[in-house]
Parts: sequence; structure tokens; C-alpha cells
Amino acid sequence: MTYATTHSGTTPGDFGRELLSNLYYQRGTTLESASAQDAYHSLALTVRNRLVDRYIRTAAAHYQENPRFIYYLSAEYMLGRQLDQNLLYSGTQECAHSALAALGLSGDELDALDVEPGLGNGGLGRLAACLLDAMATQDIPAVGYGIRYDYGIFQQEFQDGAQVEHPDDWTFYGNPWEFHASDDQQKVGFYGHTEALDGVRRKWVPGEIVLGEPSHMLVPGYGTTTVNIIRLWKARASPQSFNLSHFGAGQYGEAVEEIVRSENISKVLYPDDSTELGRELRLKQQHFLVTCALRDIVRRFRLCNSDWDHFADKVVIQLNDTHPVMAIAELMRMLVDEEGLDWDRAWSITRRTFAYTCHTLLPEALETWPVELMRRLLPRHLEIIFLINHLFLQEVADRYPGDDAKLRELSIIAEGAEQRVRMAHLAVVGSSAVNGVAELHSRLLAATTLHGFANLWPGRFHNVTNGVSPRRFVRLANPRLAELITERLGDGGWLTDLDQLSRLEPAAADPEFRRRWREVKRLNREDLAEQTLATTGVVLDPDALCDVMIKRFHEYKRQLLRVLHVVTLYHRIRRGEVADVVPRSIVFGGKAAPGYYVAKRIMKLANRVAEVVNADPAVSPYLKMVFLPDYNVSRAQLIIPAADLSEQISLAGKEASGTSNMKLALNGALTIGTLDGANVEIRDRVGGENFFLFGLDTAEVAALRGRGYRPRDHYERDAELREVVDAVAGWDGELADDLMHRDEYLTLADFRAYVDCQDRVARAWRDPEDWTRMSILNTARSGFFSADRTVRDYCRDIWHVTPVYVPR
Ligand code: 8GP
Repeated sequence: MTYATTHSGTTPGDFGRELLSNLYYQRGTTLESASAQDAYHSLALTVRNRLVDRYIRTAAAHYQENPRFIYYLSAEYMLGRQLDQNLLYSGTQECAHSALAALGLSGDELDALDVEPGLGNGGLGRLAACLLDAMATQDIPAVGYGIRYDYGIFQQEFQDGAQVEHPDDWTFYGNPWEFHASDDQQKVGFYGHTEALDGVRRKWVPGEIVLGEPSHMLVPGYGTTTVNIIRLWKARASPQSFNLSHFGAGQYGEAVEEIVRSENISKVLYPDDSTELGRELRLKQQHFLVTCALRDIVRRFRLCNSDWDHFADKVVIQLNDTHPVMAIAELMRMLVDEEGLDWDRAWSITRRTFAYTCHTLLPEALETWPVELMRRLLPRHLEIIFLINHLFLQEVADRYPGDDAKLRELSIIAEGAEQRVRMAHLAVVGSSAVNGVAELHSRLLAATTLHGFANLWPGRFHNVTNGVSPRRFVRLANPRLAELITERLGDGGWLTDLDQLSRLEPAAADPEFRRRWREVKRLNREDLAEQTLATTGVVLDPDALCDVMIKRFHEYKRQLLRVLHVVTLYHRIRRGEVADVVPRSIVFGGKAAPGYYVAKRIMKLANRVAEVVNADPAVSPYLKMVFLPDYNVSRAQLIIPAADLSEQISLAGKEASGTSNMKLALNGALTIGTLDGANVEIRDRVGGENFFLFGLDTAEVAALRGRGYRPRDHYERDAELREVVDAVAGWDGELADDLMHRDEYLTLADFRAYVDCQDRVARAWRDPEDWTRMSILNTARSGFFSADRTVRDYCRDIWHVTPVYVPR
């Protein structure tokens, strides 16, 4: 198999010698006495070295060219495992394989030691990783900025069906992919007070200083020389923080108190914000990230530039949701207070520099911070935000004279019992571009959530439909499919030009190709069955329809609707009504936020139903259900290639985009879904006849709510639904009660359409030739959902950057 890669010329002999040298000089050992960790770290370093050459050349080319850079600021990145990626991207997969064999090392054993970085949580974090991958692949000069969390989101385990969270100490044995730069620290202030300087300028005197210590990981492009970086910041206390006299007095806790307080800032991703202290910690994290990132961006700008008026020509700062939005106030503070620019000039630079991506439509997901908390923690930033708001509201008043309601609607400060800073409003006011992440989402944002702003500045609003990395989610996740596609299309060029997949369309009519396609799916289902058995003890039938729902647990995503359908099938099978039943493996994956009580109940219900279904000998030949714990990128890479059916069943108008829908369609799964998020665009592209559509659309949802939704009516009207809800009541009365009386996400309203649609799925599955044809067409028509296209859209509409080619 040959794929376009940039590195050539390494022989297994060279590779093996370098590995031994790394073992000797970096781990201080020899092959005879090396532990598995020694061997893994040496392998990782050998691969990493291949990328370092390219990184140095990339940095040199960027220095020479002085291009416009994209600085991507994100609270999370779900990078996925690095070893398989970096072997592929450095073109050393095969020679590493031979070298390891020659040294008597097991590649699989070492691969198992490669730990997925715990820097991300969900869709927004994985999107950030896909975009970094695509930017490097498209030769776009870019740096990702994030926090180097000590503990990732959490490791999920089930006890008695309930989610139990364990700390994810992802760097316990060290992280060979990371370069530390402990001499390049930044100082980050908190608390304190402000003092008058001249005019609007003021001096902030922080009450506490924490150090930000950077490290970076390499982000290689595929099929090109470019290697970008992601720079991560870890909070450190100054060496003086250790209290020697307390320690001497045996007060060991007090001795390290200050260190612990400082270093808690980068301890965990999304600390629980149900307490006052938790909320303060989250705001601290946000300020910590943006301060470190901005100082670094300014340092980089100054390497080749001196005039602030060129800043926005050289710097684009993309805000990934609202978590990094404090950067707007911090840049203003740096420019006005520290650099002495006048306000208007600083504001013009700031506004031209930032762009903001919104990832939600749920009003409750739009962050706001209490003014009082901000006043205490970041007094100068609050003053700046008030001034930005004051000037902005003058603009609004000029545009809508006498319209106080408009001022209240758009103000960055929400009034009420407690004043709060609306971060999304600050983001829109302080950016030159705002985008949603799918066509429907962008349209709804402009029509509802950010309606007033879209009227004020229509030109500022864009859509950039999300995309996924075909390297990660086809080539690495599904090598069998990648090989089959490559065989048909001629070479690996499709991996960087995914529209080429359309050339597979004629193959859908070729019986031999369909047979091979089915064979790949079947082998992938066998792999999944093997792993499922090993991790959960549940036996899956590799010939059964593999029906997957993989995503964060959230009520709006409606995992509960999925469970209701499983119970429906269970009842039918028990009654012997199997006309519309085909053998299925129901696969769930996903975590719930630790404090999200209802999501956790739904999860527990799913596990309970799985137990009942799997234990019933009359049912299990038709139905198996498994909840794979600890869903992450690695699990996604296992599940997606095996999937036949992709469950995208959120209530219309709630899912911003979804990206597992894209990954699954790209791997030949058919979607059962509502007209929500990017499902709409997937269906437009793959064709309505190759997509199982059901349910209310956004207009119907609004109309139903307008009439007054009464879930109980559905219960009373539909005997099968009644039976299902009654069964749920037996397992979890609270959930059943909520469904009957509130049902915020219209689960009962969509139940019948969903179940009928699932019956259509079963009938379609009975015709393997036609199913395979549809599956191939889903892949062939999903080229649009490449993250490369997403990056090209950002470049064209928002960033206005061009690639910088790095010589080989
Ligand atoms: C997600 C959206 O829910 C999903 O529809 C979209 O595909 C994805 O972002 C990428 O655009 N949003 C989040 O992950 C999110 O809001 N996370 C919150 C924890 C911040």
C-alpha cells in the first residue's frame, strides 16, 4: 500500500539504530534490560525526531515569509493517540514495523502504551484537533493554544450501571510527544486593584501572580512538509511559594498551600462549577489561557514586526467558543494600559484581530460571569468591558433611538438581581467575524440566539460547516476501507482531496466491489466484537446490524429515545412479532458531565435495559446491547469503522452540527436522523433515498410548543409507546414521570416516527446488496465533510490567509 508522505529514505536499519541510540542515551538502558516503557518512549522519540526536522524547516520558512498566522484558542483539544498518527505522517510505519520485528519488540505491545492526551471533552475539542490537522495539511501557518491539564476529563467506569468517574492521569509515565520550555514562562496576574494613569489608561496592580509554563506538541501535516505546533500552558507557583518555615514546623499542608492554589489552575479540564470556588477556578483558567497565549502571540509578532498597526494583518485569533473570550479585554488592556495606544486605535486593532465560533444554540450553554466575581478576580478587565459596552451601547442607541429594550437585549452586561457579563455578546462585539458550525445552525443563530447582532452587523455573520480529518477517521481508524478505496481510486491522493471519493460512485453498481466492501465491514465488526467481549464480557454477533450512538450524554441528543426503541424491540421479540426485526448490536458510547443528574439517570437506564436484553435467551439472538465505557477518540476509531447505522436523533434545532454523523457517513454507515445540525447537509449530499429521515423539523417543533405540548396524549394514543413507558417506569419512575408530564425534548412526540423509521431500516438491511450500494454512496458523497474543506472555507471567508509552502 503506498500513500503520499513526505519522508522517505529511512531504512529499517537506520530506524532500528536510532531507536537503540534513544534507548541508550535518553533512557539510559539497553535492549536487554529495557522495560516496555523504555522501549515505547524510545520508539516515540525515534518517530518524533522525523517530525522535528520538518518543524525546524517550517519555523524557518515562516520566519522568512513573515506571514499572517492563525492562532487558535481553545479550552480543549481531543488529539487522539499520537503514535499511530505520527508513524503515518512521518512515513515510517513500515520501516518501524520491520525495525521492531528485527529487534524482537512487539509493535502492538508498545502501541498499547501510547496514551490518548486528556486535553479534551467533546465535539468542540475534537473539532479543534481536526482543524489543526487540516491547517498543517493545507500549509496554513497556525499555532493552537490550550491548557496543559494534569487530569483529563475523567475515566468512565460503570458500577451497577451508574457512571463512576476516575481521574485521568494521562501523563503518569511521562509524555514523549511534548517539548518543555520551562525558561519561557509568562506571568499571569489575578485579583488586586487598579490605579489611575492618564486618560482612560489605568494600571492594574495584581494581588497574586501565577506563572504559565509552556510546552508544545507537534502537529504534522499529511503529505506535506509543514509541521505546526500546539502550545500548552501549565500553571506553576514561583519558587518562593514553598513555605520553608511552615514545613520546618511540621505544618506540611500549610507549607505547600500557595503552590497548590496556583497549580490548581491547570489541574483539571472543566472543574465542577456547582460551587462558588469552582466557578472562580473556571474563570481563572480562562484568564490564564488567554494571558499566556496573548503574550506569546505578541512575542512572536515582534520577531518580525514593530508597528502595532500591522498587528491585525499578521495575527488572526480564532476564539473556539466563549471560553477564551476574555482575550478581547486582555488585548485591549495590553494595548491601552501597557503599550499606551489610544482607545480607538486599540479597539480597531482588537476588533480586526478576533473571530469567534459559536458551537451551541442552547441559551443555557452561553456563558455568563457574575460582575462581582470578575470585579474581584480581574478588576481591570471588568473596567475595560464596561467601557467597551458603554461605547457599543452608544452605537446601538444611535441606530435604534429611544429603544431601551434593544439596549437591554444587546448589552454585554445582563441586568437583573445579579449583573452578569455575557461572554457571547463580548465575543460578537469584539470580533470581525462570527460563525456557526453548520448551515442550519448558522441560520438559527442569526434568527434566534444572536438575532439582534445579526440585524446590526449582517456582514459579520458566516457559516462554516464543520469537517473531520479523513486521515484520523478513515486512514488510521479504518485501514481496510482506506486500502480498498485506494485500490479503486489509484493512489492515496484522496486523503488530502476528499472530493475524489465521488469517483467511487460507479463502484456502488459493481457486485464484486460490494462484496469486498461488505467483507471490510464484517472484519471491522469482528474487531469490535472482540474488543467488546474483552472489555465488557458481552458477546456481539459480527453479522448483526451494528447500530451505534456515540456522543456526549445530553438530554437534547435523546439517548433516551434510543433506549425507548430498544425496549420496543424487546417487547416485540418477546411477543414473537419479529416480522420487522433484524438482528442488531446496539452500541452506546459517551460520558455525562459529573454533575448532570438526568443524563446520568438515562445512562443508568441504558445499562439496565442492556442487562435485561442480553440476559434473555429469547431475545438475545435478535438483540444485543452494549455500553462501551470511557468513550474517547481511540474508542471512536474502533466503533466507527464497524458501524452500519448512525443514530443522529437530537431534537431538531438543538444540535449545532454534530461531527460523529460525518465520521460515520464517511465510513459507510447510513444515518437515521432528524433534520438537525449537519444532518441536513449530509442528507442533501448523500441523497434522501440513502438516509433514514424521521421526526419533527424546527418549524414543527415551534408550532407544537406554540399549541401547548402534552406528552401524555401520545402515551394515551399509542399502545406500544404506553407499554414502553410503563416498562421504563418500572426501572426509573422519575424518568418515566418526566416523560409523561414535561418531556422537554419532545421524545414522545417523535417516538412513533422514529420506531416506524427503524422498521424501514430493518427492511432495508434485509437486502444486503442494496444496503451495500447505499453504504458506498454515503462514503462516495461525503467528501465535503473533510476538515480540509472546512479550513479552506475559514481561509476564504474569515481568515484571509494563504498557504506558505515549506521546502522539502
Ligand atoms: C459541540 C456541539 O454540541 C456539536 O453539535 C458540534 O458538532 C461541536 O461542538 C463542534 O462544533 N459543542 C460542544 O462540544 C460544547 O459546547 N462543549 C461545551 C463544553 C463546552
